[in-house]
Amino acid sequence: PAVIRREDYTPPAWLVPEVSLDFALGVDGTRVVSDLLVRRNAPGQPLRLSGDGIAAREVLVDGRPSNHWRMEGADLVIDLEGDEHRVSIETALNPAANSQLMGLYASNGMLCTQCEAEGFRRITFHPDRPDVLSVYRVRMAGPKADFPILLSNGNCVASGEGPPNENGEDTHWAEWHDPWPKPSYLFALVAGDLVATSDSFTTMNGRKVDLNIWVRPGDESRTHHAMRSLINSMKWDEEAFGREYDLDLFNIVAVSDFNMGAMENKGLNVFNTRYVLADPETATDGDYDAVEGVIGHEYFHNWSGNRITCRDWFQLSLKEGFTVLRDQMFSAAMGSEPVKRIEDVRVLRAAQFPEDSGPLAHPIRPDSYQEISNFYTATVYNKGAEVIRMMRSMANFGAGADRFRKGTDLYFDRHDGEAATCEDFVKAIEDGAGLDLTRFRLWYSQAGTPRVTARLAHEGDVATLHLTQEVPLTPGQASKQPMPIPLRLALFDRASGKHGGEQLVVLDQAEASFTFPGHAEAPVLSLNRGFSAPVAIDAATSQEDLVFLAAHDDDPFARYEALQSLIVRHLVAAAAEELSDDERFTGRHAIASAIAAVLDDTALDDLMRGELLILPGEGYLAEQFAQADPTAIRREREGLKGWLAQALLARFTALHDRASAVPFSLEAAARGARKVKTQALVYLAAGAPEEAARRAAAQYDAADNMTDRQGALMTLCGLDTPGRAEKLADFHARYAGNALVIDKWFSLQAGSLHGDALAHVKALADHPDFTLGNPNRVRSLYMAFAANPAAFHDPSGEGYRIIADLILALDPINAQTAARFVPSLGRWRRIEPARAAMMRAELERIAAAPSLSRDTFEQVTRSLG
Ligand code: HT7
Ligand code: ZN
Repeated sequence: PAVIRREDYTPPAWLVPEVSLDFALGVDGTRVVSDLLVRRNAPGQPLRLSGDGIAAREVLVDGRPSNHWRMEGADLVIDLEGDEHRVSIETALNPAANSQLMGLYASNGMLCTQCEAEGFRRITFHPDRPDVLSVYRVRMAGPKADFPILLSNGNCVASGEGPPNENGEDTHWAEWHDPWPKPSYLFALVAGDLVATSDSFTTMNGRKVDLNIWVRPGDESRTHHAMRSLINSMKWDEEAFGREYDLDLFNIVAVSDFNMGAMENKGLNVFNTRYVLADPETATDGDYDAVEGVIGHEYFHNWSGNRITCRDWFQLSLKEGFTVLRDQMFSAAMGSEPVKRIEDVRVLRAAQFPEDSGPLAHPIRPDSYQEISNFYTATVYNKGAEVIRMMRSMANFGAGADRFRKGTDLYFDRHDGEAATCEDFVKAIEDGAGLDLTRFRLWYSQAGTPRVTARLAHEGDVATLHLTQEVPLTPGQASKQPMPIPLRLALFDRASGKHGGEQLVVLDQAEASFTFPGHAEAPVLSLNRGFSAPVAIDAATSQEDLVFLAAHDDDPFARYEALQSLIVRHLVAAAAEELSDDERFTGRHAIASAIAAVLDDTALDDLMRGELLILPGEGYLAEQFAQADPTAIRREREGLKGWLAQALLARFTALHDRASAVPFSLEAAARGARKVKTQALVYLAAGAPEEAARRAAAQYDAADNMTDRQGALMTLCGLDTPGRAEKLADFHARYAGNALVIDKWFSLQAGSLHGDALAHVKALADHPDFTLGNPNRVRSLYMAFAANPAAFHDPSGEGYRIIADLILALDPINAQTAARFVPSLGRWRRIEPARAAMMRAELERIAAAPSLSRDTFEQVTRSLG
């Protein structure tokens, strides 16, 4: 397949100011007529329209059949003489046969579209690139009984009854008009049997916007949290970024077959049901947060993505990184800011750090790709958000005003209506916020997580901080330059437990030293507070100082970090078998006293307490090794957890008792109670399994909400106890027919700590509820399995075989979803040699398969390379 390079960008040869689409809808057969007004933008070039798996039934130019067109590969090329023409093309589609879920497809009898990034070309021939912006008019007609609701972007401008069709069915039609020019990837159409929950929002300038959330009949009662989140998003974007919604109507549709989380189509967002439907009986607190975050994210795209879109797909982080930052800020404002920050860093470390240190590493603005779908990554999204967050910290630190906001205001003003670049964004922040970001731009072009070392020296009354940085080499980037790294820090006085104010230092060279007078005694360094830079820090902080920070740091993230470092350091040494018995004992005791302090600290709220109690994940621990041994990591992590549970048994049972007495509500205190309740069970399961099994079974039976029920079932899933099978059967029967909850049933088993998890996954693949046809179901079983190191890395290599078989079976059905499983095998270089060889062999087996999709081919070859 061809490699597309960022440096090869050229402006479009033809613009398309107007698009008119006419759909004759049917689940097994839909006819599309596309009418384009095309205007020449560069001399001498034919009109080149991209297609993918479609054929033109008829091509008209200026109303007359044309024979000046030809197919070049999948593209339709038309020779045109003049500077402006009307081109009309008819295509025929079979949505029911579209299992890739890109373009127009059927989901439970309903028709819907997914066009980002290159799905529009599966509907009709088009210059399907984000820098061609058009005003769309869409007409659709179809049988009323199959498609009572007909939706597209913008406003519905006309509708009516049609004549009976060839099957004698009553038909109807609707016409939609979207006044805002948009690229083809933001086009959407939905037709089906849907019901709406409706509300309205009045914007800051007094315009009333009608809001609808469309779901399948029966699901209406589960949309209220999504609606509340939407209204909160609209209000928050006005207050935090001055952004007002710009249509009179905002529709959201929930679909159960969807490749990603949601899609920000102009005025018609399409969502995976998972990020819309929530009620206490079927959704956990985590699910509630995810709905709020994704609803916000898609809504915020209306400005950061739709009003200002991307010039080309290399600029994806322009809209995704910025929008992730915006959704993170929104969720922080709606809930607990420190807890949200810790969660976001945990996600970054679990998903993005491994990307940055593996064969698929790429900068947040990639330089080349074969299949753009492979670049919707944690790097583009989450690291992209961190990079913009750093600009925000540098702009706002110590400034009385929100200087970052001046930068974003300028960006929105300057580029409204344009297809922009990451460079445009940086320049606007530079100009608006008054920063010099010359060297900072390296964050856009260099991949890899920088490693910072910090050493604090003390002489007289001066503390000196020596910092170094190294940006690791990554595939295709053989040399790296130092980047500006903004580090928030504080120096604590040991005696008082206080510091004299937070400071910001920017490390912009390979090494630098910073002096801090006024410290009669050597202070304790608290560095990268709030995770001000997405880097790995080696500060060689003593165990004593980590314990000090874990108890005293007034920055909640830094406190969490100190505790995590204490545990990571211990577990890494233990898994590497570097600890004497004595060292193991003192290490565990230090951790136990820090955890006891967290359990006893009455000033902490339970949401934060629950966060602090989460041990570093196995994936993050594996990242600390050049070649990890997943068995040793699991053994040591579970061993520590069990030891802590026994050492602090009375505290954990008391915590579980206290939290169990808190009645259900969606308020923070009750959510916190549920969080620590599950954490208590997690510890008890490792150190007092019978006690945990008894408590979990009772919690399961008493549960009046999914958070408690899922937490209890998760605990039981990891144990050898009769309650395990009993409650799993109960859960399956209780929620039969509720796809999202049955997904949980699969995930809990595939991700469990049970020693037979691998065997369970094999059996579940044959369960009648399992299907490769639904991405949520596939992910619920196999993503949970691939993220369960002890099962996936079974020494037999069977886990690797299972994932490779899955990729091969899924690739022809849904290539995008199949390709997303490749990175788990692609980590082979970072795993101990015996397993690494088996992982590599499975990648080679996939690579040798005939007719792999471009998606899977690219990921497999990069992983082997
Ligand atoms: N912008 C949306 C991306 C998306 C997508 C990309 C490829 C294939 C299917 C997809 N569905 C949605 C999601 C977002 O970031 O908001
Ligand atoms: Zn997005």
